[in-house]
Formats: sequence, C-alpha cells, structure tokens
Amino acid sequence: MPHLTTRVAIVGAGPAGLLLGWSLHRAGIDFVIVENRDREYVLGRIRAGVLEQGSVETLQRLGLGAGVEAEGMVHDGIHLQFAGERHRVDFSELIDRTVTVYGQQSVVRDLVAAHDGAGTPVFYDASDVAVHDLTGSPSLSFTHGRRAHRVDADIIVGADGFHGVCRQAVPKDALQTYVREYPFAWLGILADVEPSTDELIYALHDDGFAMHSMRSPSVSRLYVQVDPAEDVANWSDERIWDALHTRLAVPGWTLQEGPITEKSILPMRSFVVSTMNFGRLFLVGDAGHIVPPTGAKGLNSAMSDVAQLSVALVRHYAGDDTLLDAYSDTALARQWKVQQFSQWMTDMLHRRPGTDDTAAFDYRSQLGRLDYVTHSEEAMRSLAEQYTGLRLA
Ligand code: RFL
Ligand code: PHB
Repeated sequence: MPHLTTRVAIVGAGPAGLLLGWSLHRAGIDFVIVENRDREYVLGRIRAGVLEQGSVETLQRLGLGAGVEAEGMVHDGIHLQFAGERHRVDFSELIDRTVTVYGQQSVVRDLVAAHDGAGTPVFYDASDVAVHDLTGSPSLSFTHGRRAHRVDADIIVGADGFHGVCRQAVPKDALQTYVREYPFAWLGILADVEPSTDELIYALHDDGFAMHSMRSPSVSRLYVQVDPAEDVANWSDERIWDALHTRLAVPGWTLQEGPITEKSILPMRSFVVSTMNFGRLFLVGDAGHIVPPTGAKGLNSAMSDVAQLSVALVRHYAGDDTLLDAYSDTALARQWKVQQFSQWMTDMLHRRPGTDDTAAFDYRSQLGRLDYVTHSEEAMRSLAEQYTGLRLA
C-alpha cells in the first residue's frame, strides 16, 4: 500500500483546504490534500459570492490576485430595501472599505489552477477517508484508484466541510456544538442576464426576503425566501420571476429576466463547535462553523481561519507554538462576532412564518430596525464594519 509521510495532511479540497495547501506550498511546508469528490465536482460547485477586503488581500498576498483583480467587481456599498423603498449603505464613504463580488467557484478555479501548475499532491476522488490517532502519531487513510493509501503526518487539518469526517472523529466529550435552526430557506438561481443593479439588494417584503446579487456583467444571482421543506420542483421559472418582481419592486426600477441556468434550495443554519483543535487535529471553515448566508460570511470565515492557521503552522515549524496553541481561541473569538452579525442580518431581513401576534410584532419590529439601520450613521457604520469584515481577531 502506498505509504506517504508529510508534515500537514489536509482533508477536503474546498476553498479552505486548497487555500491552506497553497499557503503551505508558498512557505515550503510539505502537505497532502485528500478530497472525496472528483475535480469536476469541486470546480462546479456554486456557492458564496462576496469577498471581504481582507479575503481579497489574502489572495493577493499568496500570488493568487490575478483573477479577482481582472474579474472581481468592487462594490462600495449595498442596498437595503423595505416598505417599498431602497436605501443605500455606502461602505466607502462611511469607513473607506469595500467588498468584491467574485464567486467562490472562481476562487476555487484559481486555487485548483495554482495547485495543478505547481504539481502539488492533491488526491481527488478518494474514498473511505479516515483519520487516526489524533492525540498520538496522527495518520490518514483512504482509497484512491482502488488502492489503499496511508499518510503519516505531524498535523491533520479538517477542511472537510460540515458533513466531513474530521469533526466526527473527535470524542463526544471533547467537543460540544452550538446550533440554531431557522424556519426558512433560500431558493437561489443563476440567470444569464445582465444584473439589474450595480450593487447587491437585500429586501424585506410582506411576502418574505429577496435578494439580487451577481456573478459577472452578464450573470445574475438571485434568491427568494421559501419554506425549508419546499421542493424546488414546485418553483417554475415563471413563479420565481414573479416572486422576485414582487419582492424587489421599487418605483422606476425594472428587474430584467433571463434564462435560468441553475436552481436550488439552500438550508439555513448557525453552527459552531466549542473547539477547533483536538490533539494534533485542527478544524478550518465549515467543518467548525456554519452561518446563514445573509451576511455573506461563510467563505470569508473559512479564509480567515486559514490565514490564521497558516501563520501558526509556519511559526510552529520555526519552533514557536504560541500561535498554534492559541489558534482555536483566536478563530472562535472572531467566529462568534461573525455569528452574531449573520444572525442579526438574517433575523432583520426574513419574514417569520405564522399569523400569530408574535409574528406580527416581529415583522413591525424588523421594519423599525431597518428604518434605524438605514438612517442612523452610527448604525450604518457598524453594519459597514461588519459586512466588509472585522480586522480584529
Ligand atoms: P466546503 O466548501 O464544504 O469544502 C469541504 C470539502 O471537503 C470535502 N469532503 C471530504 N473530503 C475528503 N474526505 C471526506 N470525508 C470529506 N467530506 C467532505 C468536500 O467534498 C468539499 O470539497 O468547506 P470549506 O472549504 O470550509 O468552505 C466553506 C464554504 O464553502 C462555505 O462557507 C460557503 O460556501 C457557505 N455558503 C455560502 N456562503 C456565503 O457566504 N454565501 C453563499 O451564497 C453561500 N452559498 C453556501 C452556499 C454553502 C452551501 N452548502 C454547504 C450547503 C450554498 C450552499 C449550497
Ligand atoms: C451571492 O452572491 O451568492 C451572495 C451574496 C451575498 C450574500 C449571499 C450570497 O449575502
């Protein structure tokens, strides 16, 4: 059986695993990445769309800035819409920060191309991936090309997302989880049509949330709030456009329609682990935390974890464990700030189901909150700071 020895064994070739591998490659630290899907699946996954300024800087620092610089769309602010009116929050003017619309698919494409070009060891299409002896001499086993493989490593990094094996490998008494479910989901579409807006629109309407985002000057990304149990088959293209027209309407503005090329329902959940470290295992990204997408924080949090862990690993191999020992606390301190922001944005912008007094009260209270947030400079500044990305740990 092929038997490899490396310093860092990374499970998962999503954005977190690929980015960490690339950071280690640049630092001259040996690593292996093992992914249980094939390369085409990894490249085809459509997910997040907004990069914080710090995430763009991370890509640039690692020599991966060309794609985002050529194709990324820098946005100075967002629109918040409620009660039939659209209000702009201008990040540039308020705090001199921006965000960049650049799809996760493009980030992953750039990372895969970089790894391919450098010939780094990324095993796609592996099966039976398992981690062993996390508090002793850690190792990874998997099947690849019908052959059993084993990797001995100093450190294992779980970059294998919410459903991965690494977090599950931690004994139950060593890791607690904190979860919050939401009584709604998003139906997301990609459409071949020029975006009808220059910046993202987040709207709360009597019928529920809707959002207009984009992927390029000719591709729009749009979302509508639906019931979590909803079947995507119940949503014809016509029904989706009708809902978007209704929820995004403001006088004097027209939503352009185009062919829908992708349609899916995204569940919503908040989830955080009590520790991102067990023995020689370190978790990054969705393996350790999930946010509802309203604050656009999933991918950015994964990139922030990786930025911290890669510096900690470089220091570790230079003989200093201070940052590695502090990694879990540092990452979670930042993550809980991101969690409360994502929860706040989500609660503010979605219509709770039900016709009882509490639902009616909540809706009016949300409208009051939106009115405050779009008219108080202090409130807008706080939103801007959090949306464009906290720089503190
Ligand atoms: P990923 O992207 O889930 O990658 C994990 C990788 O690990 C692989 N894997 C395994 N590999 C080996 N062995 C195993 N046993 C394995 N189990 C899993 C997987 O195949 C995969 O390749 O996690 P990562 O790298 O931490 O990146 C996190 C981001 O992908 C995530 O936070 C965001 O995409 C979340 N998210 C969104 N965030 C936003 O900010 N805006 C969005 O619009 C948005 N849309 C989404 C999303 C997440 C979604 N999922 C997870 C349901 C839409 C969807 C559908
Ligand atoms: C997206 O473009 O897919 C997107 C943008 C902002 C969000 C969520 C998703 O908050």
